[in-house]
Amino acid sequence: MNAVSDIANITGAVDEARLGTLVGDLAAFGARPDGGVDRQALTPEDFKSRRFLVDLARSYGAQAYRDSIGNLFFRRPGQDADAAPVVTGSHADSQPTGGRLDGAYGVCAGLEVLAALADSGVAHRRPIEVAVWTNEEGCRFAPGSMGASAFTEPSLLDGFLATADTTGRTVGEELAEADPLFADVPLRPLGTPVHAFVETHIEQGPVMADAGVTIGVVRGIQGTRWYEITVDGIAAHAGSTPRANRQDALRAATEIATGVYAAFDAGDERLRMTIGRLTVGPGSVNVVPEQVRMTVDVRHPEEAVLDAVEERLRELTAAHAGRARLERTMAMPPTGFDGRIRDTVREAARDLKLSAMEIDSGAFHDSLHLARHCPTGMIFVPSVDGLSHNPAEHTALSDLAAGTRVLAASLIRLAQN
Ligand code: HGY
Ligand code: MN
Ligand code: MN
Ligand code: MN
Repeated sequence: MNAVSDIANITGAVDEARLGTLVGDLAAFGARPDGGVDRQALTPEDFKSRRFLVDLARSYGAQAYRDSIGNLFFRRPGQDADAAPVVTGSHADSQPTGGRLDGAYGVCAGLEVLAALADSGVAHRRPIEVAVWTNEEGCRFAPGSMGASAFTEPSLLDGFLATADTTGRTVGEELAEADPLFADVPLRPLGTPVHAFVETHIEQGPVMADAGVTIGVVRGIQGTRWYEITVDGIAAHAGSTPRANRQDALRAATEIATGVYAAFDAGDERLRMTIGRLTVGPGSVNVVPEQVRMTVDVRHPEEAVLDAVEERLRELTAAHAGRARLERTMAMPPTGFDGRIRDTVREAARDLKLSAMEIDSGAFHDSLHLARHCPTGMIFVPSVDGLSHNPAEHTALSDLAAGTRVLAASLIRLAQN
């Protein structure tokens, strides 16, 4: 195997038009009229997209596998069948008002590498696999990155399967109902060995677009914590209940929310705090609110800052003791990526004469969990106007193809040794 010519062959076989077609075909599942996608985890649209991906991967000569949390793996055998695979991939589920690229690009880039391998016939020692991780977004079933998390920590599986969405439907029920759709896809255990994992993803922020750079060599991912704050009151008649007789849940929740924003404003430039969902019950125009539930998403690169913010959320909730309670529904620690993988990505971008920069990820990714399982790294491509988690999410096809070539070169290098 001549690594230099192999890399030239495989990167030359990456087909920009085929990649663009695949991104469009995947976006058709859960397509929104505004050009975005609504393909939330474990919905019929999500399962239909996974069936499409299984059939496509097989048409590229790959074998398909799945595991008990619904993760998919598309495997191109290597010369050494016993060697742990080099894996790429991302997630296919989306936000309700998602774009066509968040997660989906990493899946499409991996599949395009499989197609380029089939076209070029480049041999590689280790098997190469493309993973489609279940429920990365976490917006329907918290926590996020559920599939990658169960893969790297199988003891979490039962708790995840019992997790319900706001309608009471559980992950386990959805997977069981869809099971016949994948009866021809063999099951394999969680946590199988992985030699290295490289995820390709859009940046989802403005840094690379502002710098005019094509490739992001990702240093790591900041920490993320999710909370649910529930405030209870007493439903009462809006017209006949005097102010002094009210226990208005929304009034108390508004004081807590005001405290959340004050904590955000008091934090340093890197702190991110978001009240993404707030529901008021019973939600009738002439009933004093009985219950408010709000989510808080907190992000920062330093664990100590996340701890301090959590302490503040506890204080804000305690100020309404007996009526307000705080539950932490997810905690992802700040995570750094493997130096060797970062070097591999950086060298691949240099050899392809692509502009590159070191960057930290504001978004969490499945790679955050894989980093506990094996040497892991990420390749970013720029997001136009830094926009994501928005139907207008966009990246130039030439940048998507450039990221795919860097991925192809990185995977081949890692699969040769
Ligand atoms: O929320 C995140 O960071 C990821 O995009 N799901
Ligand atoms: Mn994503
Ligand atoms: Mn996302
Ligand atoms: Mn991700």
